[in-house]
Amino acid sequence: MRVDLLTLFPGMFPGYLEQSLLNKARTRGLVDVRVHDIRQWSRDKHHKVDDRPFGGGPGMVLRVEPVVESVEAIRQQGGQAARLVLLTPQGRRLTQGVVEELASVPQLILLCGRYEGFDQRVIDILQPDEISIGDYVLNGGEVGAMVVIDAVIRLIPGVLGHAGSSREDSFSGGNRWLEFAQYTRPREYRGHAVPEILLSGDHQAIARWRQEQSYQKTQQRRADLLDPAASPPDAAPRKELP
Ligand code: 6GU
Repeated sequence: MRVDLLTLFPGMFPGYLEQSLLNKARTRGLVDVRVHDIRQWSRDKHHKVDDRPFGGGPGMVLRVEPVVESVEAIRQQGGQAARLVLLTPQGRRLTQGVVEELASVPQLILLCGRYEGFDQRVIDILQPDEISIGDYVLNGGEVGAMVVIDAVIRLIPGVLGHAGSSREDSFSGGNRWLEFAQYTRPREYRGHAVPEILLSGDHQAIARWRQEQSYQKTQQRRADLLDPAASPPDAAPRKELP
């Protein structure tokens, strides 16, 4: 998969791109991430890409020409059907379902906004998929773009070490339960012991216990994720909410 990032702050990305899972995926050729500075497409000798809003008001607006032309240039470089995503608090909310959709395309172009926003004609002309990462306001789309990349690349075959680990994630493939608690050595620390059952060697009982744990945690913390029509796991007694 190819990912093109369009931003006014390309310096925000190298640290993130060079770490851990993403770096491994890049060096193994599973993803090709390229960062582009929108200023490259400015016609202005000072590389200005923003201007004062018509009608007045505070802040600056990103101009239509450099943004539209940068996206067109990158689409041509990719030479395939690219999906254009605009990171904005006005977009549809990012969910695992949206992430799965984005992970299925050959090229993603992530357009990061700043200032008071884009000239509306950017949106009218390019018709991007507008995405928000949550109900709060960030200074720009860059962190949102990192969130999208982070969530998308773990769904690309071969990126995760253990083939099952993305399938078993709590928000994947219709599974909407929170994770069960995990433990490793030591068996006891400051009076906190590992639950006996995990040391029992009874794999069926362990699987049942984990299901119960997941279900109860979800019921207590995120009851909104549970499908009221679905039944709880056999062994899980229905626990009343506090
Ligand atoms: Cl993607 N961008 C900005 N600027 N603010 C946001 C956001 C994105 N998602 C939530 N708030």
